[in-house]
Amino acid sequence: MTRQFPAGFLWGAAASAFQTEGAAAIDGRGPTVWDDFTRAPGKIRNGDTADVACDFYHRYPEDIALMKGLGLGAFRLSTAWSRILPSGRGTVNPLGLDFYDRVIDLMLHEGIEPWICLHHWDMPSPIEADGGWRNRDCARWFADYAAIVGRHFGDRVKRFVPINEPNVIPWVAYNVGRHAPGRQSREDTVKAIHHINLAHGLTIQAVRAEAPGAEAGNIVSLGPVHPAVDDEAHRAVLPLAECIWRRVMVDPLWLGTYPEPLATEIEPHIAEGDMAVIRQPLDFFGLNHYNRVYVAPTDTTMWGLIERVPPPGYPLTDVNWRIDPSALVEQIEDVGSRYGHPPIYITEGGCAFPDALRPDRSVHDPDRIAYFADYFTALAGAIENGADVRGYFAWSLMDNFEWNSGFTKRFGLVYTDYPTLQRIPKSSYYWMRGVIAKNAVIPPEGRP
Ligand code: GBH
Repeated sequence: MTRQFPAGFLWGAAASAFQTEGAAAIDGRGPTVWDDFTRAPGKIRNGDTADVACDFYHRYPEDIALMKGLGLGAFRLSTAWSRILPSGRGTVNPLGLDFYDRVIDLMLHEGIEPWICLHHWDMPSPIEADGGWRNRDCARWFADYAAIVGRHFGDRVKRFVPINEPNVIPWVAYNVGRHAPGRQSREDTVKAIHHINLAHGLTIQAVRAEAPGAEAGNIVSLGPVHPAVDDEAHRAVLPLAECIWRRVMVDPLWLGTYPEPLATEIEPHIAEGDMAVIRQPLDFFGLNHYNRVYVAPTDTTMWGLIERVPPPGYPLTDVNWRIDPSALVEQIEDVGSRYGHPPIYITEGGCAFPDALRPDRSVHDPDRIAYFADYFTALAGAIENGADVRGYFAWSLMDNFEWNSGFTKRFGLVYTDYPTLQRIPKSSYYWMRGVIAKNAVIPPEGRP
């Protein structure tokens, strides 16, 4: 059955600076924690680095043409803090601003609205050396950078978000240690939680001051949390998992409070007035949703918790995430009811599959088409039932540097042929173009 989306529904795609730009040492860009992390042995599959990545830095005109060909209304990118401020603070690098000027101006020329996320995990190395998110001053340094971006681009950019998925940082970068900077200290993590939230609030204030008239929101990665095995030991870790994964980086922004069981531990790091700074009025809630998260107790991580593959029997993507559109609907309902029914944008959603380039250099990805068809059908149903979802950003326009997996996992609608850097639209790209043109999801053959 064809499902229509409301008029004005915003179709977008998302990507981030570190995962796509490359040009790591070009035009004055400073080093980041992820440049350092990718050089540490054993952290990234095949020892891949993002020095070149998709070379978006040089090939952005071709990529913006692909956005336009798809019919996108918006594209979400991140600005690289270390391109604009090579040391994270101090002197501005005009070549960094020039690059984003070129990208933003071309997008606007093609009728594509730029959404700017100020930080997608690529912290400047000198800031990390000065304590990174463990240092309370980091929140102020970040807001200073945000003010520069807001001032420079605010005449043209109308949507800003401070930090991509702040909830991933304490969990993955500090608890599991799989993401840069790969630390494992409980006290540092608790500090980072509060300082990241503080940075969010100060940044919203800076953006409001420097880019009046622009909208600002948050972006967080959320999905229902479940025990990996249905027994008492697994159920026992659920409250902590729920708090760390879903609440501790969201409740303070929208409700002004920290949730238990972590609130007591965070308390000593809160200065007077902090909670009011963190709780700024926001124009939208950016929800990245991929999957239901399955957790288990472990003694190998600081929190005593770890994410596991789902129990057997469920359909999975190439990164072992469960395919289940009802999880998106559940998550949207949770955000709506807990945070007072804000306008929601799905700021990321998508799937990895082992796409292969055929001898005729085409890429056929029916699994991705089926995935999006089923998720869009569920989403359209949720909207019909009253959910206030205003747009959907596919992750991602093209295959890119997938963090620990390097270039081995492909999320794109466009295939990136890394040896040649050629871009090859997959069959899902052409299917998605139809969805956007009709503002409706038409199930592919064989789907109801
Ligand atoms: C998004 O994160 C990111 O914003 C984006 O950059 C990324 O490319 C995209 O997903 C696809 O992965 O096994 O303990 O290390 C999604 C949320 C959080 C999912 C971290 C993977 C790894 C947990 N991600 N999680 S662990």
